[in-house]
Amino acid sequence: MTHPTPAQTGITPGETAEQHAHFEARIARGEKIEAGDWMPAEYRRQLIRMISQHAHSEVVGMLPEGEWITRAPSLKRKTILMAKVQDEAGHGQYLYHAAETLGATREDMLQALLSGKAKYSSIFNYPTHTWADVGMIGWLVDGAAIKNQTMLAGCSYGPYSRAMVRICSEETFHHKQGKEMIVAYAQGTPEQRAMAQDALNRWWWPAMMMLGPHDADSPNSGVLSKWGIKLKSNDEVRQEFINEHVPELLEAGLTIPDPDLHQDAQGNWRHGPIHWDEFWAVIRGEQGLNKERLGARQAAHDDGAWVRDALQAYADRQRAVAAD
Ligand code: BYC
Repeated sequence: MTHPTPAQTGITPGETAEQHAHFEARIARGEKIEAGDWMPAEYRRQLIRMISQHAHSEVVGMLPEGEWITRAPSLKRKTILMAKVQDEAGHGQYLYHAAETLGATREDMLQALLSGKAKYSSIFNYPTHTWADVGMIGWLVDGAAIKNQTMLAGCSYGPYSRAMVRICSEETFHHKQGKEMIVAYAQGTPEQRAMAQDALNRWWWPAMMMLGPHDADSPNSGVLSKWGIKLKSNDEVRQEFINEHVPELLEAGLTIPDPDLHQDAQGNWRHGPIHWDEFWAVIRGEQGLNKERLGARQAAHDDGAWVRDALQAYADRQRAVAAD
């Protein structure tokens, strides 16, 4: 006979039903769970998994846009892009700190990323071919991320929820600058219009996929919903994303690359089938730029070794001075 695993039940051997009942009552009352509070081991494991993967996504997400800083078409666009890429680094910092409050170490998290053990968002394994991709990432990728992260800002774990509030306000600026850029190109010269449409053709489906598999294929959603980490399902967030973005893209004069897209009687935009084979192949690194992205992160990690060594030496000296 096989016994259900902690990932399925949420209950780890050694934990009692009373502890779980007390914990779940706190969540039901809308209380935030803080770092020092008792929490089920599976709650902690799920949060470390999700928050560290989110942090990795922010840091790897700097790469596709960062490539365009030297090629931005104007000073205004360059300064906006530099600010955006720096913001993503900051988001990575807040999120690594949030995961550290749960006992994860920075070294272990980075090792998991660099070894390929930890995931990061599938969306950042797609290449940026033209300048319009920078705008489309802002409009669609940040747009999808905001839908997901506004939901997570209400999650039950205090440090993650508070990091999300701050990140969402910065992402809102990212989203607006992307939309402003693409709307301008969609109304610009024939070349600009073609560039904007080509970017939409390539980013639409990856943006839809980044919100995660359909609910029926989402193994983590059960416990995440039960414990107030996910307040909406993957498909609900995807629906919100489509309902907001489809009318805006159409109004900009662009064509969405989905022949099955239509509005139902309730006013929801319904999409055609998503190619999940592509999604999983991209996550496994069989398709897209996974090797290049991890190679770039490894090089940055190696180049930064002297900074970590210098900080460690300084901290050791401060400790020695304090001990004297
Ligand atoms: N990519 O059970 P499920 C940004 C994995 S960055 C890769 O539904 P869950 C930005 C999932 O991890 C925004 N893997 O998972 C930055 C799981 O595998 P494991 C990034 C994915 O956690 C720079 C398996 O599939 N946002 O905005 O319940 C520049 C089954 O899925 C993906 C976040 O990270 C994916 N797209 O739900 C510009 C938000 N989707 O771990 C912009 C935080 C699923 O069991 N994360 N998988 O081996 C979340 O909200 C949730 O983790 C997800 C997935 C909704 C993404």
